[in-house]
Amino acid sequence: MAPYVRRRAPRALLLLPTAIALSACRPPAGARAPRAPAHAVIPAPAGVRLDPSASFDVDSRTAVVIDAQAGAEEEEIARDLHALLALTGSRAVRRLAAGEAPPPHAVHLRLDPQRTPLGAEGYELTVTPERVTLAAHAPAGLFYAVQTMRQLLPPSVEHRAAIRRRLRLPTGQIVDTPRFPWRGAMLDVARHFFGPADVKRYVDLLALYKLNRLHLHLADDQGWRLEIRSWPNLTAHGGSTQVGGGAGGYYTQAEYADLVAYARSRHVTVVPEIEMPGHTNAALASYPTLTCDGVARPLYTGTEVGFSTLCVERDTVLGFVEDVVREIAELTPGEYVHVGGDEVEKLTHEQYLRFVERVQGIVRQHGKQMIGWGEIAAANLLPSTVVQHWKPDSARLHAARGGRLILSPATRTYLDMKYDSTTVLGLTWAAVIEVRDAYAWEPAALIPGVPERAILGVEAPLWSETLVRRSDFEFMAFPRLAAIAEVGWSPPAARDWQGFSARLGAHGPRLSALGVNFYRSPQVPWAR
Ligand code: NGO
Repeated sequence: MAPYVRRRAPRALLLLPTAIALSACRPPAGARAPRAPAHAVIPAPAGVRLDPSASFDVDSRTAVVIDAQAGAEEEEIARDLHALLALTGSRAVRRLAAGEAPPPHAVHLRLDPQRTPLGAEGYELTVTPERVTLAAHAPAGLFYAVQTMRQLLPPSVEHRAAIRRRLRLPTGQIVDTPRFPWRGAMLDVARHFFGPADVKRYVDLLALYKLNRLHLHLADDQGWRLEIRSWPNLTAHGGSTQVGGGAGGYYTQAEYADLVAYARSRHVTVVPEIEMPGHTNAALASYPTLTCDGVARPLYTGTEVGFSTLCVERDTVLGFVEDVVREIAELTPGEYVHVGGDEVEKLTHEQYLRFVERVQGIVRQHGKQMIGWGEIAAANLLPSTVVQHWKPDSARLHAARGGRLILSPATRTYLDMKYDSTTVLGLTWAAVIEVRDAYAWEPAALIPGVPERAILGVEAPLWSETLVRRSDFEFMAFPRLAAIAEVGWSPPAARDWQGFSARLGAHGPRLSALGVNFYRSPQVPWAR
């Protein structure tokens, strides 16, 4: 793990519009984990000033209010907050009249066109004993203000049936913007299939930690998981099994569209991935015309990699790619389509590069930006194509041509790696990754020669060779996903392991209240 060095960021990275003391979220150097952190917000906000000696108490007088001109997205965010607080006094979100000031005891959500420094996702949360104000420049910022408010409230906010549920917020102000625009999680639904309800639940948990991308790994050797109407056997046959020989499954286009809309309402963009030209056995089993010898492959339920490839020089194969990309692009409002591109062992390097370049053209024709795993960087890529780094590879080449990278170093972000040698689930090929390993690395120091401006963000992949149920993948994701969320959101000056582990400890009861099956790492001082 030697190449991963923790480094302090230049001062300019502190995007604070106002001078705000950061001391509340940083223990003095060398201090041990504080017993009670000043707050337990994850990811750590860029700027925090809190005074817990006074509070805003949610009670029967509390109302959630929005401005007269508030749009549908603001209203939806306000409604979610109203539901979270389970307010007893007011039945609905109240819309203020034009020019009306928010009443006492209000929680006021407002979009402010003047607050451009808050950007697309930043927010300001101000709490006084009389009022809570959540302000943002754009709806995603308001949504994140709600997530921060939620985390400032006690864990009982997560369960409306909790007895003695007393919702009290410390007074003060938080001004917060993310470091990177891409803060993602990937779920492999190909090796083992997880149904829409499980994925929606994952989306809810991503949103709690201000993650904004869900990359779905929709096809691999063991299964094809998204209905393609022009090639129906991909799911009818190719979706009929999974690792270990279970029944598999797939999303109909309607289910996928519903998932995309659900994620969108939580400010999470779905990034679909169809692997090609390798990791394609499920497709080769479904259509013999995609193979070079014209013979369909048997379905595969093992966990080897590198043995399959599309017959890249056949016209049928390019027609197939064209159809798949077209249908996916039509279904996906997000800007990106991920085409895999990793671990291709059955083509010459020239065949591989030519294929990647042709696929890039197809993705572009359909109005999307292509993403691929690190290996694709060796091809002649457009600067708008995004390369997802996962192991020491050629990703640096892409940064040198002005392209951007998503950082998913397997030694830090692979949530399918075991926590330690005793973890029953997961793999070990890259590393064992304790919570501290997932947290204590610095993106701008990861790849020599790749500066901060070339980094679009970070993403934590969760491959499912050994994960059968939702409780399996939750156990591998939590709490490491919270660590990756902080790496992606928080300015380096607001990050340190002692502070993070103390805050994370306070999330134990919250995750329990949410019913999350999480790993109780011995590195973390879990609250009881
Ligand atoms: C590799 C491989 C995947 C495996 C995963 C397991 C990439 C990008 N390709 O990561 O097929 O499932 O490791 O950790």
